[in-house]
Amino acid sequence: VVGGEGVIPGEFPWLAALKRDGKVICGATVIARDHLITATHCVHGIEASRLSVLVGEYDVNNSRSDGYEVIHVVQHPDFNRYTYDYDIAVLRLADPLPDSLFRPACLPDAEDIDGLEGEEAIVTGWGSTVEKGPASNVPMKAAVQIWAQEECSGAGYGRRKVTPRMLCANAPDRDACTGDSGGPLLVSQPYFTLVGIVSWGRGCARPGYPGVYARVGRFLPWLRVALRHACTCQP
Ligand code: 4AZ
Repeated sequence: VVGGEGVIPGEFPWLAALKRDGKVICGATVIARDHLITATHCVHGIEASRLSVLVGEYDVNNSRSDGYEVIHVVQHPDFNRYTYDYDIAVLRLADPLPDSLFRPACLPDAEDIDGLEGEEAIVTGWGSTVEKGPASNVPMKAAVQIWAQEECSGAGYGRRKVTPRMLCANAPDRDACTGDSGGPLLVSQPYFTLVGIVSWGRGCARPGYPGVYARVGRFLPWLRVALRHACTCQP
């Protein structure tokens, strides 16, 4: 996160870091005790056995746990690796997280498919704090504004399409950056609600190039199926 400030430990109890082969590569969001949401581009073509998540951690270089084992990954079947359209995935954990470790973020209501323009949202993650800079040891947060969809599809991205499955958000000198991918963009009212997943952008905090996020409200029917299929049904 560029232009942000340090998260207070415990402030975002759904915030998770995704590890591949033991190394933090992306962010993720806890939405249930055994399910997280991340970006498909973070997990594309990677076996679940190589993935784990840190939850309830602050300094990822001095973490209390090695990470919780991911047992199954549901990538969105329409994910496009050239355009990053449909950049959402569900992770299922081998074991449910201890209740004391987390609180889940809410998902949007069915009415919140589009819109959100002008709303303030918060992006968090362990990504770079300056473009091309190193990842952060501790999570950072920044308040950004969600753009009107027409403005964004007409922004500097030009030929690179901003689809209805995406939303744009930034503020002067504030943006998501490399390593924040897969992590949450949340609106805080009336509850902390996951409205976006960090997906892509040109550089970080460049004027005219907002951060682009997967628009979670567009995936509610798919999420219901992905979560049910991923669930271990109780007898
Ligand atoms: C990345 O490479 C990345 N400024 C994520 C977000 C943004 C740019 C790059 C948005 O993971």
